[in-house]
Amino acid sequence: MPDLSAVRAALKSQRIETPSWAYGNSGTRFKVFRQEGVPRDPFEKLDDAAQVHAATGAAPVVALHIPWDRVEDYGALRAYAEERGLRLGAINSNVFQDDDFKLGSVTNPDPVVRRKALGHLLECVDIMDATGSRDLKLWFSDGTNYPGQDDIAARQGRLAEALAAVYERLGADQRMLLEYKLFEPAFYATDVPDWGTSYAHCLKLGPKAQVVVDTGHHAPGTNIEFIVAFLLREGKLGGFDFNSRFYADDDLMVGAADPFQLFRIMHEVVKNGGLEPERGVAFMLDQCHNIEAKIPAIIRSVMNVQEATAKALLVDAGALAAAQSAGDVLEANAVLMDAYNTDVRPLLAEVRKEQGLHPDPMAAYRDSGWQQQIATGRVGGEQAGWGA
Ligand code: LRH
Ligand code: MN
Ligand code: MN
Repeated sequence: MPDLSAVRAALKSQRIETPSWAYGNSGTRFKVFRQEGVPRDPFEKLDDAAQVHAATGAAPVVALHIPWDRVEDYGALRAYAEERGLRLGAINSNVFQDDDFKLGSVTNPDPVVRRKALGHLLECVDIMDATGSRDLKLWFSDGTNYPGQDDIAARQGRLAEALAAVYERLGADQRMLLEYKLFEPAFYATDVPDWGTSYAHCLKLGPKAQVVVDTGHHAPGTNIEFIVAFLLREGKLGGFDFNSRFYADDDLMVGAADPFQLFRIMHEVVKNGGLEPERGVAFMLDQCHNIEAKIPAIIRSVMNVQEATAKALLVDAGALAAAQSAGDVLEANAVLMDAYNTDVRPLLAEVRKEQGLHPDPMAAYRDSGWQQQIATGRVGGEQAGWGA
């Protein structure tokens, strides 16, 4: 049986990074629904993130997206975060919203556009220096819509060149996380479509380049936990962009569409040492809350990750290994399902109480009065950055 005090300790030490953009107004390309009290600038996003952290005790890190979170003084933003018990997390680059990037950013056939894209990525590393961020998260919308549109292999060469220049610029304690995505906005060939492409580039670059797995970026039916197990074994899993999907890149609350998949992913994380802080796996959310209230949706998402983690920690590793080596298919599966079917909510409530937190983070937020305060105090909230 798993050691319950170790399970509690592991749950207390897990940190979940929330995305600044999830606090802003968002929608689909059809409509952005505006909500009352939404933050008007990156500072107010941090105020909301502090509420998520106050309710959960597990979300002290906030990822930024540049230029959505562009400010004059990143040192001041960092100080503002630290005053609230937060720190600034991954800097997400954005080379997908400028007209110049219509045919690609770092893979664009035009060297002038490539230089502009690289300039942005290098500026993001400057920002990391100021914010104290460890990770640069790179996602490229680059790709082609039509067969023959551009040279697929040449685009890989241009990508490799840009990545190498960014890698060179990283400080000793900084990393770059290369995110892949099967399709969208490119509909024929995306330049970083899958984990294999990302892994191959990261392997060539060196230890500071790691793969990030956005759970919404795969073809339906993809075995994401296999990818996680493989990357952890190779020391190349930099982190997650957690969200859930029913169809494509839906960016819904993690654990909402398929809690069993989230458990299977967390089982591989736990089993392969990915929860140990020195492995550096970043547990980030990448979500949009289009119709639901944002702060409680983020709290719910943190709780969903915690529940999947708790279940994964409860897997009886000894019994599982014994069943596996005996070739006992049904018993091995039963060991896993026993953990999945455990109601871990009472355990998590106890763990929270031991930390001086409210046992129910949703109730803690509801009772805080913050939602009423922002609804009346903030007018004209900002859009998350896309989906207009
Ligand atoms: C791309 C993506 C990537 C972006 C974010 C806003 O679909 O997942 O991580 O930075 O969405
Ligand atoms: Mn993502
Ligand atoms: Mn995405």
